[in-house]
Parts: sequence; structure tokens; C-alpha cells
Amino acid sequence: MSDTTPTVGIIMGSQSDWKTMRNAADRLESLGIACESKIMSAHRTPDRVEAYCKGARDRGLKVIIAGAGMAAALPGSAAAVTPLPVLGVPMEGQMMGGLDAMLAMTQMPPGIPVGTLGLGKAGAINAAMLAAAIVAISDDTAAKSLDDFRAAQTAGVQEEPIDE
Ligand code: RP5
Repeated sequence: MSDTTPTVGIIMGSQSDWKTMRNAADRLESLGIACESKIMSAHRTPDRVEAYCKGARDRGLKVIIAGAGMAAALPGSAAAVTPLPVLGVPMEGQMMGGLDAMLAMTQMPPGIPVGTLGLGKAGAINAAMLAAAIVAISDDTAAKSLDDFRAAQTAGVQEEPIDE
């Protein structure tokens, strides 16, 4: 761990999002970057979203990862009240496979951005990788961990395919 104080906040609209968002938490843990995971909803618990996001920078967070599905307003709601970078992870869903959530996150009005990742597990993992890169800008331990991870990932790719 570069520190035990969380530098990444993972928020999600529902318990049902955790099976996806835990992939972000797991990747950050494997990188030794402290994070915290919370449930809050733009629609069901708006006061919780506002309180958490307004206080996020003062508590030491550097970036927020927000996962949500359906109307997927959580990342935008978070971005509206914090100056921290907000990375959105759209949940895969029944409506157009989750495209509804992805479009909701990408179509932010100019001035309040959400950095939207891909759908589901891949998006959650890449949100963690991007959050790690943001933290690494000002954290040498995190930067070394990220460099090591990427080098190991590269080394793990064989040159020739094998029959499976
Ligand atoms: C969104 O509604 C949540 O992010 C979740 O993806 C979706 C469904 O929520 P539940 O009905 O499973 O609680 O706000």
C-alpha cells in the first residue's frame, strides 16, 4: 500500500452494481492503492451523494469512480458537486445491453465532464487503471506499482497462440 488513507472513492448506485464495481476495487487493491467503496444513488439517496462528493477532496480523495445503470445519473451528479475527476462505469443492462447508461454518462453538458469507460467488468477494471494513473501523477509509490503491473502484463502475453 502506498498509504492506508483512501485516494480513490468508488461509488455505485445500488448493491446490484457491486458485482461489477468490485472489479475496480480488486484492481486497485492489487496495485496497492487504497480505496473505499460506498453505495449512494442520485435518485434514491441524493443527500448522501452530495455530502460524500462535496467532502471528497478535503478527505484526501484524488479521483472518484462512479458506477451506475439505467438512467445512470450518479457520475454526473457527483461531477456536479466535486472538482475531482469523476470516472463513470456504465452497468451492462437489459435495455440495449447498457447503452442507455453509457450514453447518459457520456452526454454531459459542457463544463461538467464525466470520463466514461466501457461497459461492465472491463470498464470497471479500466476505471481503476485510469484512477491509478491519476493518483500516480503525485504518488511515486503508486507510479512504481503501476509501472510494475504494466510490465508484468506485457511480459505475460505470449508471442505465439496455442491450441486450447
Ligand atoms: C441504478 O439503477 C443503479 O446503479 C443500478 O444499476 C440500477 C438498478 O438498481 P436496483 O434496482 O438493482 O437497486 O440506479
